[in-house]
Amino acid sequence: MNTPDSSLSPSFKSGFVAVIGRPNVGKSTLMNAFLQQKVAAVSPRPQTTRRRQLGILTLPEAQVIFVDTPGIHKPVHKLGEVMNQIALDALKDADVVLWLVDASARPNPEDELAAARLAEAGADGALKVVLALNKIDLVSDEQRPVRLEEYRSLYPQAFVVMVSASSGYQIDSLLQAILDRLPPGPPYYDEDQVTDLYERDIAADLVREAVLRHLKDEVPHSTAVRIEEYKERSEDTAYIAATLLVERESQKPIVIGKGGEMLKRIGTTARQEIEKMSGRTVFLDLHVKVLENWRDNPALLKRLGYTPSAKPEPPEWWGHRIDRTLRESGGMVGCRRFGLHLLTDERGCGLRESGIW
Ligand SMILES: Nc1nc2c(ncn2[C@@H]2O[C@H](COP(=O)(O)OP(=O)(O)OP(=O)(O)O)[C@@H](O)[C@H]2O)c(=O)[nH]1
Ligand SMILES: [Mg+2]
Repeated sequence: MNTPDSSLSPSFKSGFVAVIGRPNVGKSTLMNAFLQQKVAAVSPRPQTTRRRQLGILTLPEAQVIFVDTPGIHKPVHKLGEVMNQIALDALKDADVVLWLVDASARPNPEDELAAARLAEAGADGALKVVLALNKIDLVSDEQRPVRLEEYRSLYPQAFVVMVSASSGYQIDSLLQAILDRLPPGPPYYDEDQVTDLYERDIAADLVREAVLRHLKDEVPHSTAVRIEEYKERSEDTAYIAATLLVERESQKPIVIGKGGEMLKRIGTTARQEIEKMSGRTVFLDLHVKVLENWRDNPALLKRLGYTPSAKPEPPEWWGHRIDRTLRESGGMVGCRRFGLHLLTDERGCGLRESGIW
């Protein structure tokens, strides 16, 4: 494993930072901001993140492993229950909790729910909580102290920082507050690794992000994305086939649009984002299928990878982490041009998921 030169020093720090809070407060935006690259999907609609995703930041003096989680909310489907459980599991395993709130609005019942979960997890007094008042760019100077007190009163033990994840305002102070609370320890991951997801998993989320951007109301929340094929055609190009799974027959024409216009729009947005993430020119082939009521079907949720436990290890033949040895020996290179080292398929992202479905 490649570790920072200083990682053997007793002062090196490392640990897991659970990024939690209600939906849409900017958790994924903040994680991307810390990493200075986009590994997590972001959208103006709640419940964009549906699973746990790591964002690994390796500094000369520490390795900070951010755990982006789904927003804590009142669930109406089994999917929502699973999402909440993922967030709570991350909370339990955290060295530091980064509780994010939207300072542009008053606390709502979902913030109170998140605070209640924090109180349960921190009942023994050992939980280190940093409260970040995000979207502070939208709050006037007069309103800031009011919001500060409103949110602080929900969990008075927390250390508070006001930030803007989208502009980067006070991100450094927030990182310092986290570093101050991390325990000493060696790095858990290779210094080049930025996330635990495979490139194809991130691509699936970016397709869903495009669906959230272009469609309204219930349809984007009823959509799951399954990557059927992720084939690297050369070092610089990839072919991706994906299926948008909706819950009802009536949702299909909405996703496809008049003369296929909506699906085309979704495809263009998703392709551009995947190209930025992977550093390749991408040909994206999208299809739409009905998977009846998948959000309330535990077996289908499992097949789609929405499980409360940590992300299951993929089958052995399916892929592996890129490490420097492999890269130096001329093996698979994820996104070297951008300094992005993601997870890709051993044989070039080109394997079908036959046998899984
Ligand atoms: N004005 C402003 N908008 C922000 C800021 N941070 C995030 N946003 C916006 O807030 C929206 C939600 O951001 P996400 O990062 O998807 O929020 P999230 O907490 O991960 O949401 P879920 O995954 O649904 O739980 C997006 O439209 C972001 O662009 C900020 O500091 N200021
Ligand atoms: Mg998110």
